[in-house]
Amino acid sequence: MNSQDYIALEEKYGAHNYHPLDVVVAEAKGAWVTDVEGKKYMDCLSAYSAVNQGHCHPKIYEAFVEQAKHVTLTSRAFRNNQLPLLYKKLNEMTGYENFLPMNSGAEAVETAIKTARKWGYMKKGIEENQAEIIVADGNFHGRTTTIVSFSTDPDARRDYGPFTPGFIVAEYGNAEDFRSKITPNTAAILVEPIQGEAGIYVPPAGFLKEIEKMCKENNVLFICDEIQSGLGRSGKLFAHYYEDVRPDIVIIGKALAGGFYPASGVLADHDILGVFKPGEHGSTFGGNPLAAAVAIKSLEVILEENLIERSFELGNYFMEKLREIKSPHIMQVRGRGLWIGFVLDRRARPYCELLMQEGLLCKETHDNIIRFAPPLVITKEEIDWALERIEKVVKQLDEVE
Ligand code: IF1
Repeated sequence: MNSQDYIALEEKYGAHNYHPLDVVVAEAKGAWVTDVEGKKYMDCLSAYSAVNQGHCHPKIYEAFVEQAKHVTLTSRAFRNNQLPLLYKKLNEMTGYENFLPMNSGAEAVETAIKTARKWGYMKKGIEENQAEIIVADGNFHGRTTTIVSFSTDPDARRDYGPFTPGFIVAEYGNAEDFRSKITPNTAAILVEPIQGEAGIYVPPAGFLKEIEKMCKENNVLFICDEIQSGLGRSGKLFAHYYEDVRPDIVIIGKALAGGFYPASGVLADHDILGVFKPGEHGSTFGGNPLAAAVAIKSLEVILEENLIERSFELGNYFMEKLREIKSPHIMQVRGRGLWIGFVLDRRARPYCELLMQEGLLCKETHDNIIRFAPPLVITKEEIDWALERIEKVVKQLDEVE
């Protein structure tokens, strides 16, 4: 079967809830993927940061296979000998006392919302069913019915009502707007430290610090969604480290299991995660021994291979070089670490399609923004290789009206 055969099958039998580039990947290693015909591409998306450690990392693979020989799933009705070790590893790396494991990012966000509401009723004394959570416009936190209830993206919401109440939207980056929306019923403020889907949008300096301050002053929980920004992507372990804040709840996912497995969860101290009693929240697969073993190794690889520092340094290099490309259509190059938004004054899709022909895979967001987010194991030479292709395509499209 060739690529066209696979695409035809997918179009015929799959739901059409995506518009992927027509590359059918069959193999992947490090920063590179290979299609069915054997053509190699550099991956500048990293599965939206789920493969920060690079595709099919040999050490994570080893941990995956090794654990699969022993036990993969017990459910949380029984204990297993891997999850406690993941708890300890996360505590050592992040300083949070507790972790509550889930699978997808959206489930972890749901868990944070339930935690905040329960904390609001049990600890803050909010009256039954009155808890409010303040969120940002332009947010992306996942696709469950509750999460899309507070999305401001019409595509994410259309025809999915009725929606879950209890969410108030404030302007991202505008701390005063958040402050003005706090009421005695506010249980939490939930933000991405850098907005991914919004186009790698970095908030103004001091924004997160102000959020932290107003949360403390008003007995409100500060929740940071680090699902995409966390675990090295931004050039720090967590993007909120740039403002030296300590959120009450940090949500992680994606790279937590290096692309081998869905694993996610919520980090917080015991006075917050302690609100759950047996039976009040859970998941069949959350915290399973295969996920836990893979997550431990995925975290170790981030540390052992200095992927956080690499992201910081190579990200600055990549951004600096992108800014040197001269074109009337490039409006801005922004980001942190190897997480870069390349903002155009016109549609980005034709750029992505030409870059694909040149052997570089990336994805547009918001029509006019390309994100460059290669696996953090990428080398400087590979970035130079990418820069050559990007410059070529930019020049090529400068010729086109
Ligand atoms: C898709 C975006 C990226 C996330 C944050 C929670 C989740 C995500 C900050 C939910 C997921 C993904 C999902 C993916 C596209 C993607 C995305 F463009 F939509 F915003 F990465 F930039 N919080 N982000 O970024 O995690 O349940 O998917 O595991 O195709 O929907 P999930």
